[in-house]
Amino acid sequence: MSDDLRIAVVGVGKMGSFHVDSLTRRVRGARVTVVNDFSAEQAEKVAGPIGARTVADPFEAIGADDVDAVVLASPGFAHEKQVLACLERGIPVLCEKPLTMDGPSSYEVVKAQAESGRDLIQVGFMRRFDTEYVALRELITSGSVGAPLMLHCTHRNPAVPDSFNSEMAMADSVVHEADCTRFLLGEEVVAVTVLRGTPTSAAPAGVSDPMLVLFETESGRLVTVESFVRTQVAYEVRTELVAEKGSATIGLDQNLVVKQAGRWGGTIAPDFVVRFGQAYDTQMQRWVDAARRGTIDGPGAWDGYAAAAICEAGVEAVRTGGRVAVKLEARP
Ligand code: ISE
Repeated sequence: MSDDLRIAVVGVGKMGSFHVDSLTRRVRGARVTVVNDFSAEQAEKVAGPIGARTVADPFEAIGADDVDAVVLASPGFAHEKQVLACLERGIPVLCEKPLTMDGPSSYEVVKAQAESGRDLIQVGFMRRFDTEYVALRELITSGSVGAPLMLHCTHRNPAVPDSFNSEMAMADSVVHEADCTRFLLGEEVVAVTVLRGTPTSAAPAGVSDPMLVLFETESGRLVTVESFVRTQVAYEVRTELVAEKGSATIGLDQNLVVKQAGRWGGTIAPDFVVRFGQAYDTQMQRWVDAARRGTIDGPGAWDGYAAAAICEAGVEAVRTGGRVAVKLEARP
């Protein structure tokens, strides 16, 4: 359709390819016109079947005449300059986490956006669009289980490359629990403590996996996170809320339970794209609808900054083994 939002997707690895598929086959009102990847071959492979063109330079993609909005699924270290280029051009951007690699650079992005006077940056914390997380948040805000006291989060991946060390587990995986804590409890995290337990024999030497992470919030609520990224089982993400008058759990994989040949059972999602497929698609549809109006509809630059600051404290806690305070700058 001629009035479709024309999108450049920068970075088409696992996540970017999923977004291209989502935009092409499931999301209404948008089409991918330009694809960029550091591998020209990968860009061609993704762009060819949908009739998009490829460009070798991400900034050419962001500045192209046939582009109204940008999806950034490039490596995290490339985000800062790319997000700022979108801001400079005045077009909406959906940026995969992390917003940038550390708190101070994310805060620069927050300030730049505030100076521009427009909300153009959305960060891909897709769990905020997952029906179970939304239901849990509604339960909390309805007040029916009383005041929330604690969250217990489980974050398990079946396997990761050997290069995925304890710091990466914090920045790449636990970051989602940081955002969910802020989303569910509606307040900031003020301190992070990390306990490094006996590692699985599947972890390379020196890598702590699993780890137990503790977040403390402004009002003193406690959030425990089990981070275990080499379970050799499947993708398991659960959250239990403990409140004054009740508790609630999401992520129990209670979908199809089959009884057959004297056994019963269901399936566990193999990875995050399967577990959160609905959330990614809903996030994309909401972002496209908002981008067509020149804005965003979801977690913004401040949320990206807060998560980056929490993870920065978390990485320090991983290294020092102590309790590290999260220092947030003033919100512009
Ligand atoms: C991955 O990068 C993601 O973002 C997933 O949502 C997360 O659950 C996984 O642990 C990360 O490795």
